[in-house]
Amino acid sequence: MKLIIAIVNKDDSATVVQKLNKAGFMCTKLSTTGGFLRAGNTTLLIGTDEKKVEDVLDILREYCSRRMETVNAAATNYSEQFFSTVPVEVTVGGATVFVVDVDQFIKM
Ligand code: 2BA
Repeated sequence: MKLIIAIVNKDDSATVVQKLNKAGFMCTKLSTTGGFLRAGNTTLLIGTDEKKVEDVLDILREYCSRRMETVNAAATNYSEQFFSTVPVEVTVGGATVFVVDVDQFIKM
């Protein structure tokens, strides 16, 4: 058995947990904080059979990979005194994943 520890962007966590559950994987979701940026992220604990690790990684790749998205950022035009938005490309998502051996898996 393996334990997959995945630190993901908190904005991706609801979707990826839903997809993992739908595919039959159990997971525990922890609210965590990155030690460097001190920003909130989500750590998922996923215990699974060794043969299914790649299936979990595929789901994580599909729903948590680093990608570019266009967002509308607020822009102020002070001379004409109105607010507008400008499309800006930002990097979102990303995951840090550890796959570790499990010595024992016990449910009491
Ligand atoms: P990432 O490397 O994508 O890491 C995202 C988050 O994943 C980290 O948040 C941390 O919560 C976790 N993480 C990454 N590598 C880890 C590891 N080896 N062990 C345990 N947890 C780990 P933050 O610590 O807030 O880091 C946010 C981003 O800042 C990192 O993105 C990286 O690009 C940068 N960073 C982190 N530590 C750095 C350092 N010492 N020097 C320069 N840049 C750093």
